Amino acid sequence: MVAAYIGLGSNLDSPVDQVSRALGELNELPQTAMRSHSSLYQSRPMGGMDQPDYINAVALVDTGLEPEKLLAELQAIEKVHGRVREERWGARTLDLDLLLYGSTKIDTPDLTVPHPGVGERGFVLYPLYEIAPDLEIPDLGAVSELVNNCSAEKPKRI
Ligand code: A4P
Ligand code: MG
Repeated sequence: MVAAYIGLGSNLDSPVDQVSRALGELNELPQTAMRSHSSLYQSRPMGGMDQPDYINAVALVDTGLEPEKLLAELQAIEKVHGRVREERWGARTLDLDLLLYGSTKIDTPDLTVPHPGVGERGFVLYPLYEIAPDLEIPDLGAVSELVNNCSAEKPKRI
């Protein structure tokens, strides 16, 4: 089993419900068990986009799924939530990002792990720090340092 961290985000169609339901769905994935998850956090859309606020959370799962298979399962959950892929950074009912997969580094056309935004996004770092204050991210270092040095908006814990 591998410890994988998954970032959840939503800013459409009752975002709190979307994220709460998705947390339950992660626990139902094959060969996968939820170990812990953060509180829900609220923040403005990154990059000053004219969109509703986001609700974000981070989950820690133990999984026997290979990373590509885990990504496919995450995309299937997004689909159930009615996500339609439109513009990049567009508003969405549910976005699931594979943030970390153990200490494995992956760089293929379909999958980059650690997720490229993990080191600087406030809506990822604060919830990650809440559930894994001692975590080290490959190439980036300690989450505690990253969160201390984070210049992005601090999301509001709700
Ligand atoms: N992909 C590659 N690596 C990964 C990975 N580690 N996890 C590929 C998930 N997917 C990965 O994703 C596009 C492709 O990325 C997938 O087909 C997969 O093969 P997507 O989810 O369709 O595209 P996207 O989410 O629109 O783009 P992107 O760059 O993933 O957006 P982000 O980075 O997820 O940002 N503001 C706040 N406050 N909170 C947010 O959660 N989220 C976004 C979206 C923008 N602003 C936000 C928030
Ligand atoms: Mg995404």
